[in-house]
Amino acid sequence: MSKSLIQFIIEEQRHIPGATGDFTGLLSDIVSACKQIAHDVNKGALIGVLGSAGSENVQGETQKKLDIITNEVFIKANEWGGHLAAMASEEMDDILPIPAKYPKGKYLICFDPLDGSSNIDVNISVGTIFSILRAPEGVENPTAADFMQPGTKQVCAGYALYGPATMIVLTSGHGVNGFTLDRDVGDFFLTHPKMTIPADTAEFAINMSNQRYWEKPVQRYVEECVKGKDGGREKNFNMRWVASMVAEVHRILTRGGIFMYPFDTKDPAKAGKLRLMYEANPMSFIVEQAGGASSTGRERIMDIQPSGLHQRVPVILGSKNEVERVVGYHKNA
Ligand code: AHM
Ligand code: MG
Repeated sequence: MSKSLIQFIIEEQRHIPGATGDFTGLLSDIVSACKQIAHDVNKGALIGVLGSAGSENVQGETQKKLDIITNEVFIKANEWGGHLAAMASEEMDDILPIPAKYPKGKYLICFDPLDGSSNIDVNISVGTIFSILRAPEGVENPTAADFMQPGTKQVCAGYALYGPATMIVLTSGHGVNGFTLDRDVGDFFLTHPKMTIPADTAEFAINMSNQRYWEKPVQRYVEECVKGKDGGREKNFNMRWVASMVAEVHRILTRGGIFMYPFDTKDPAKAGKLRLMYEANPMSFIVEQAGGASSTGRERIMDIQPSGLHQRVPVILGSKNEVERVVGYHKNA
């Protein structure tokens, strides 16, 4: 039988001098949250959780019932354990300090409890994304400013994918590993050790309906993919767009590909659609650890010094050679 996720983490921690078991404890709480969310997403209409909640989040997006429920589940599973100093969620305006009745720990977590929520009501894969940072030395009551650490400072990043199978994919800086939930046993088991992204690909993912708003370098890249062998590329390309970043990244980790939610001029106030702290940074960490690349087109995403909890950035990630080609087109422009 393959290793459970927690066994895997404990064995990994044994190689780290001075590890206290705190990180294992935190991951175990995250795993519990993801199991509960998997349950709620899976039961769907049977337990009355589909549809809109009739409210908006801080970014002015309409919240689904499950956005709110899963945010609550994630908080409840993680606030009591004594591993965290504060949390930040895509669904909350401000950071959430750990309630006074619980002990505080040394980690910070940023999470998107249910990413791709436009897909919930149509029964298409959604996911949870998280990014773990260390609270700055000596800080007991973190503020939002303490979360403003570039992606290179992440201790761990991961996602849970609620698809035909529920999976958790993780990195703590030593490669990427995937675990599948065995619902009968109630645990995640290592099924996808050392996931890697091939450097080359013939598959791209982008929301083509935004084409007229893209900048020239992305216009050029996608046009060349669409034309394939007839337009100077050495091969023809295939296109996919699930509109669930977790499903998209998981496909890329499994068989390669390039994913783009680039800068567009649709709403000039927004630098992109995806959020740096909850989506772009954790996914970039995973993708880079699997041998891929991740950029805004102009800079490496994990090098960005964050300026706000809900900051948005352009995202171009996946198979290294294709990402580098798009970055090259930005340099030439
Ligand atoms: P969400 O956090 O509100 O669900 O938005 C993020 C999602 C990503 O998972 C996905 O890549 C993108 O939004 C899809 O956007 P669009 O509907 O514009 O294609
Ligand atoms: Mg999201």
